[in-house]
Amino acid sequence: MGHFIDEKRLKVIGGKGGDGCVSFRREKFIPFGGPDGGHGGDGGNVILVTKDNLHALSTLRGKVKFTAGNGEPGKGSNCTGAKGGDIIIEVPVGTQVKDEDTGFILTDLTVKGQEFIAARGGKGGAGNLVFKNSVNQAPRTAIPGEEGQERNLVLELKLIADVGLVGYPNAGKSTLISKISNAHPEVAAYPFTTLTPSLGVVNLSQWDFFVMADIPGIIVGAHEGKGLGFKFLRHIERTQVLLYLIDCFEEDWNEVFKALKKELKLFNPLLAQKTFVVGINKIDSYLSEDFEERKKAFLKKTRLKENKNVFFISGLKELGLDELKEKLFMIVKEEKKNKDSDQTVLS
Ligand SMILES: Nc1nc2c(ncn2[C@@H]2O[C@H](COP(=O)(O)OP(=O)(O)OP(=O)(O)O)[C@@H](O)[C@H]2O)c(=O)[nH]1
Ligand SMILES: [Mg+2]
Repeated sequence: MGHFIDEKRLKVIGGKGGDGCVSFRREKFIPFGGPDGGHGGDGGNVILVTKDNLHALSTLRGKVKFTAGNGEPGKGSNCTGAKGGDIIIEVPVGTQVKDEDTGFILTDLTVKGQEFIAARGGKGGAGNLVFKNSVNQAPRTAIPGEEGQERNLVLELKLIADVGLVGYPNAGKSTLISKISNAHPEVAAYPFTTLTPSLGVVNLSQWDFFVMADIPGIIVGAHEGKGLGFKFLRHIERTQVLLYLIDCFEEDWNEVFKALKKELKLFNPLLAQKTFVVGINKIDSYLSEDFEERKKAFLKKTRLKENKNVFFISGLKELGLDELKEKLFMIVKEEKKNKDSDQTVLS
């Protein structure tokens, strides 16, 4: 499968808890001071936290073992030892955390700023103060700190698509994604080459990127199961933006555009309402003189605007792709901002 999956194995170890202290009050005029040994401090935790400007686990390159700080031992005068320092590991949104030894999925980190304690620090041990009772006024026992939790983890990045590619079979979806992203799905001159969705990261700069989903082509009647059906449309239900890709050799671009929208609507009306961009593709090999005319007619009929929501491109020959990428990135950013503010209002 062409899924973009990024994996990383880590060992995480919580800090050891500090030992409890055995100590007695020693003050002038108090000959037999009672126990005053403080508790050990708790060990530090190893914490995973999601950051939204990361998009690969490779940022953790090289490091495979993370150990949090140990708690300090308790001291006399009933002083609790200091807590051990936490270790924070930043991971991309979409990281799934699995316990390598048990195979259990521990968590799916799907929103930014989400935290997960990957290895808990050991509890600090109790000081001798707590062992005092009517029988034993001078206990010489304290509890040692607990060991920190130790786990072998497998982190797996499951990307969440920002832009979904929608088009008839052979429109050039897989070619396009393979030119602008790190995904390399199979490309071929026959319909339904793509059978499973795949995701690719489209980079604009080191920090600016979005994730694009290539899905199988859909055809008229997909909602009735024609072609490959349209169940795979669920992979683009959560995307911010759709890119309708239309082969410029299609007779009527507007008919194709309308037909695609209709199929989407029949699957889920919300899909058809998503912000979109249209790409008229394969312009490198369209040699008829009627191109400008067809372009004008399409823009007029759809009331769309060139370089705003319609791009005339060639995925194969890489024509017009920078402008398209730029636009998609801007829309994704804008849509995410709106979504964030929606969430703020709700909470
Ligand atoms: N001339 C030209 N041909 C292209 C372009 N993009 C794709 N093709 C060709 O069109 C055919 C289909 O390309 P794919 O990228 O596999 O199309 P797809 O939309 O992913 O097809 P399915 O996976 O079957 O839905 C291949 O023969 C490509 O070489 C383009 O920009 N210009
Ligand atoms: Mg394909």
